[in-house]
Amino acid sequence: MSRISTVVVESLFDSRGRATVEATVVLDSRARARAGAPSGASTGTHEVRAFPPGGVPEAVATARTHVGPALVGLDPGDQAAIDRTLHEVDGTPDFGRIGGNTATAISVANAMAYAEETHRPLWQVLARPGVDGTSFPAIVGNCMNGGAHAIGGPDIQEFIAYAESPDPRKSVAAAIHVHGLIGAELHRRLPTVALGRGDEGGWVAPLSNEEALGVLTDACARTRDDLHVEVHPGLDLAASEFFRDGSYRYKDRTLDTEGQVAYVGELVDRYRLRYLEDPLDEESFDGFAAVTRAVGKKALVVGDDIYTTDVRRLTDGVARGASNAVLIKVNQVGTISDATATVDYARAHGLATVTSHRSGEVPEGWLAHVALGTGARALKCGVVGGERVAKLNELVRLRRATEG
Ligand code: 2PG
Ligand code: MG
Repeated sequence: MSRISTVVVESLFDSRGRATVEATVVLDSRARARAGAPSGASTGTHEVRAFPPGGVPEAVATARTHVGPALVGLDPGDQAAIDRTLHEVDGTPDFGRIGGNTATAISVANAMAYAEETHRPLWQVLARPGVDGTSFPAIVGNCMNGGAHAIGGPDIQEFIAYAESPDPRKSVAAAIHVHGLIGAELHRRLPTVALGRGDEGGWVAPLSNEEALGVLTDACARTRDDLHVEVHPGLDLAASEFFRDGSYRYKDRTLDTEGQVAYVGELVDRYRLRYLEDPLDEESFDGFAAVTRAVGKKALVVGDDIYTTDVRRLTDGVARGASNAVLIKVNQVGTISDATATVDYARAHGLATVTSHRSGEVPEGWLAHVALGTGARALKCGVVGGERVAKLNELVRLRRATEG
């Protein structure tokens, strides 16, 4: 059986031009793989630390002196042992010494090297019990940006096209179509304004939340007519970003938790939202539960910052009925094993999982394999820009491969 012979971690850049890390894992059979780790901007308080205090240079140095040597000789097929070793070498509760991005890059690169070694696609190596790779995720496509991802836009972080089809070629095309229609409508409405794009490729325009929702809703309706794909509006409010001193502070209103629950419920009804991420602050389990009770039959209520892909926080959320879905970002917890523990818990308790990109991404496609292998209800991703399309194209390739 083949063993790990080398692990190297090096610095490179993400889609925002910020430094991150990539890992190369080489097996003694010569199978090898490389994976980069993304970074967030609206990070949850309970995420692991992406990098040690000295940033990427310290992450690279610590990987060379401590992490790589600890992994040499291990069985790449024993992902749990690899990931356990990453925790042991780190020795902190939040990957504060080696960095969660180092852990993520190594954990993913190991799974990829093992897939290479065993002549299987990555999704099969990651596959959860009962997942056979024939059921493809919907697309949660980020089409308009505000909040922490865009200067000068609405307060809400992401205006989303939720596109559902058994064939990702159709759902991807639909989400891209919505993005294109929104761009055309914004140019028509604001002919003298220089429009921008946010970190994930969504449009940025000086609109209110409601105006942006109106544009999104119309674009989804037209796309349903044009392409005959079920595509409906959704939001990631990233509400922690504008929650201060007990209030949700929008440009045009300030709401307490009860007011926020009511406001979000109105938005779901008025715009027929099918997808609702982080409608409340990351500590507001009760607020989440109130929203889920009110709209959980009509929309996926998805926890991102509230859970940070951590099974312990999800356990609390399930006990309190906080949501009917959980966002999965590997680098929020640092390893494949930690992320799949959260997926397994969610699946066992009837929650949907949504596999997600980060706002600062690397131009790689491994995320599509995580989505397919973990039986995700949806893949969340921007719909334009090389680092986003890399993931969507990989999902399309995986679909094509099922046709033989
Ligand atoms: C989010 C993500 C991705 P970030 O809030 O869901 O869209 O943003 O990577 O900045 O946390
Ligand atoms: Mg989010």
